[in-house]
Amino acid sequence: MKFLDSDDVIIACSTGMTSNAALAVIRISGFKDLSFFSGFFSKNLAPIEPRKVYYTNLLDGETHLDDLCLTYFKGPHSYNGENTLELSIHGNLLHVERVLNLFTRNGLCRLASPGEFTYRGLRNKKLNLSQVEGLDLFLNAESVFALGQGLSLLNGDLQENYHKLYELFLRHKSALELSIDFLDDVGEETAQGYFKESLLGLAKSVSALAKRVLPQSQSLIEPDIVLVGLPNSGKSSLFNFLLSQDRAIVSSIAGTTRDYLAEKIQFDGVNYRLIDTAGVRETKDQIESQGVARSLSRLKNAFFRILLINPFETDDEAFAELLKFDYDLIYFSHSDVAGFEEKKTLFVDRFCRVASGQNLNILSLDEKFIHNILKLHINKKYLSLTSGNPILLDRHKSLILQLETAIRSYQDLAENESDIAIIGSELNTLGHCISELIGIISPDQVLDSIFSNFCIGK
Ligand SMILES: Nc1nc2c(ncn2[C@@H]2O[C@H](COP(=O)(O)OP(=O)(O)O)[C@@H](O)[C@H]2O)c(=O)[nH]1
Ligand SMILES: [Mg+2]
Repeated sequence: MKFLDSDDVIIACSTGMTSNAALAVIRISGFKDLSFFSGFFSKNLAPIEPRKVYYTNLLDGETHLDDLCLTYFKGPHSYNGENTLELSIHGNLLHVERVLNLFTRNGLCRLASPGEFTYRGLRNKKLNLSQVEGLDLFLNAESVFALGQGLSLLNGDLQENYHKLYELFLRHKSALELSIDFLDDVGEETAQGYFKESLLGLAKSVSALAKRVLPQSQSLIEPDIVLVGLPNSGKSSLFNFLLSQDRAIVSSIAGTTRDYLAEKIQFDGVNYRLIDTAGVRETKDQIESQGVARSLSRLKNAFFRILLINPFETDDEAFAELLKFDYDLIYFSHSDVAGFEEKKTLFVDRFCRVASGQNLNILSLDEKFIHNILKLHINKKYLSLTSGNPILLDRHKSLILQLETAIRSYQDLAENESDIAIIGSELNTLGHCISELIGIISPDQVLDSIFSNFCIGK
């Protein structure tokens, strides 16, 4: 990360730069004192008090640019521990650009990189790594659940668990040291008892965390509902119906949807992405085959998969590919067409796994169908997966799983190994894992991947 060691004064618009708005908040961070701003405001900033709002004019030489409110946060009592000035200016984008330019054009400040304000907070120990991750989750959340988990990370909830874990680790480590250095003082039985009891406490705490690790949690952060099927199975028709618009082209010429289309559907506090995929079939068209490949990759990470089957049109080889995935719902379309039951029976004879599929006439669906599919199936699944408060962040999940494996092999070792030096070295591996979880150790690539998600101005 290129800004890791930078002490430059940085500036950014923290309210986003995508459309005109009533207000925009600009933050400037890392200046030595308020004399830095002399000449920029009609008010003399030297005597102003921190954390109070002041009304003043913004000036470019003699030119009056805006009327604004500003607040000074004096380090270390600021969001990131540095001196920070926050300006609430008018939110016309042209004007925002002009104000950023005013402060950057003479090299006084430079534009902040994404996440740079927050990174300085981490560097100044105002936030720990989990809090930074929580903030990232909160700002990019697609569901009320992810918002809640982001906020609780920001408030230090998981961090508290991790610290407890670390304390249990230290307790066990001291039990091991007791068996090495003070065996004669405390006696073998007491030392053994303490060793076993402290290890059990540590293992219990790890397994409680491991219970909150679900393999599907990535799909809870960005929940995709994917419509899958061979060409002409009715995917685009269902997609349009669920969205009640003609976004996807519906036609009976196979391969009309050559790539995937995605639209948001919001339901019960979750922003789902409904995806209409390209039909999976043998194709010589290069763009179409890329579309098919991209459809399959969406399918792998999907939260909810709906398989559509048109029993009148089959391609057993391509269909067998689709059956490599599990499906939440299976429908047989074209149930209104003469000869449907016969064709369906032939299909189910060849692929008994889809026997539970329900019949559907996609051309005559009603509002009740939409409600059922969203409420009784999709939303129910979301609620059931989130009910155990699963941990969403990949870094935490993989460290907890590593820790779970490490503690199991440590328990085996402690049971069967008599050489305490070997046990001690295995215990250090556990300690390393826990330290990474807490963020005491944070390799550069971890920081890179966390901060690459941040928006400019945060
Ligand atoms: N009769 C009937 N026609 C359908 C049904 N579902 C889709 N169709 C028609 O089948 C053709 C292919 O549908 P489309 O949604 O484009 O399929 P896709 O290739 O899977 O996206 C279109 O002409 C649709 O109008 C259905 O349940 N009954
Ligand atoms: Mg289509």
